[in-house]
Amino acid sequence: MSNINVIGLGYVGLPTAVMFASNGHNVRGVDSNLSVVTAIQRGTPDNNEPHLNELLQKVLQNGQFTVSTSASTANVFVIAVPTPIGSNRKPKLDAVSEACQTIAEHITKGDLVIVESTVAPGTIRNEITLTLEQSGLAAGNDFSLAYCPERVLPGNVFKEIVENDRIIGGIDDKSTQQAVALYRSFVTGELYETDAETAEVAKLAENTYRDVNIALANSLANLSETVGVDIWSVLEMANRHPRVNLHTPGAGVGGHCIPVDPWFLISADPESSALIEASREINDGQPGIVARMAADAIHEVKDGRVAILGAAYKPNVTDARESPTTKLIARLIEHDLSVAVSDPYVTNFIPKIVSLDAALCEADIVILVVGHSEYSHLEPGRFAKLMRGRVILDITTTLNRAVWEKSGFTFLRYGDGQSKR
Ligand code: SAJ
Repeated sequence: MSNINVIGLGYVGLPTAVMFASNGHNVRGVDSNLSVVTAIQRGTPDNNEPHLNELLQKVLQNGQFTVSTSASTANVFVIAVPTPIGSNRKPKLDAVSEACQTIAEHITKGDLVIVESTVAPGTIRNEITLTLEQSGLAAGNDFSLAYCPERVLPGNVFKEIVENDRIIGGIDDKSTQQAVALYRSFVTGELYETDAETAEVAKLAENTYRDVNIALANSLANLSETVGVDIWSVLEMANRHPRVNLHTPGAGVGGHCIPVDPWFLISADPESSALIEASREINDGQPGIVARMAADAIHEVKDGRVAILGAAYKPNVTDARESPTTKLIARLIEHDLSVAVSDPYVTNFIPKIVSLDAALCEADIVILVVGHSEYSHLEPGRFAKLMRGRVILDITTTLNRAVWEKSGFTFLRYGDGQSKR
């Protein structure tokens, strides 16, 4: 059993802290944001991750988990703070540095520090080690340090945090072994032992793989529009090949990982990263393509109004960070269209989220951007009653064309090539 401080209580830190606490460790969750701490103490974190609330209640009640804005002495410190990119598209390490400074104030001989936050190659051994050594202790000799990048998929965190294989890269063998022993307390997947640098690049390679493949899917969807074939049939057919796994096209790539992490690799070696950078640009261009489709569809309307369904960065999550919807709104405004946004999950958003009915009111076109499960039950009758126009643009495969066309709507589906037929 270890005394653990988990620093950063976001979508990775909180579930990680709860898992350690559920598996016999004494855990103190630390977050510099008082409202985050208060919400967790009340058992109402701003996170709709399935199973989180019941597991959290249990460890708060049995005393295995406490939450605070300040760190304490411990045997293990886990860093799970955000690592965004700046406007220069270079990694911003402010939160990690702050966490390391806090740890440096509390660390003692024999402790283990684990980093779960995504970092650029070389960050663990160079920058993080230096900040921790402000404690007066020496990395390797006095304390251990390992990189164990998180791999959980929002929406499926509590299955993946247990079952996924993990990469554990220490600054030396002792650090790796100590981290492996700790994660073994709840991880049933394989624990792959390596060095810190390999682990850093492996983590970035995972998310970059996804970004590049989504860019390929988006390129194929745009090409399908041009040549007049249906990308959704193309995907179904091509993915029947045993070695093909084409991803899904969409309005862009959001979240705080996939649109961000490729820049960590690009900034480490721009010359070798031409494909990665081009993929970023393709995915960032998607909102503009969707906005143009919508503007073309209602070009004859004066003072056109758009209702956007979906502000979250992906289906069935409350998180709207880097949401493609934000960029889509900016592009629609460039076409002189006004926009209202509705989302059953998201509360914090600019512009303010409105109810579905309020968004539909007097709209000329609806763009369904995110395939939330609720949207599969949408009724054309409700739309017809409230809207001014009769155009639906589905960027997902949520809605049934026949149902909407039968109700008198012009139905457009991104990538189905119909506009060229
Ligand atoms: N998206 C597509 N097409 C696809 C898949 C996703 O357009 O085929 C879009 C989504 O709509 C969303 C964005 O990409 O806007 C990212 O969604 P996601 O589900 O691919 O990934 P995240 O950001 O929720 O989580 C990823 C995961 N990484 C991988 O799958 C390689 C997760 O395992 C990581 O832990 C997480 O990033 C992270 O924190 O790094």
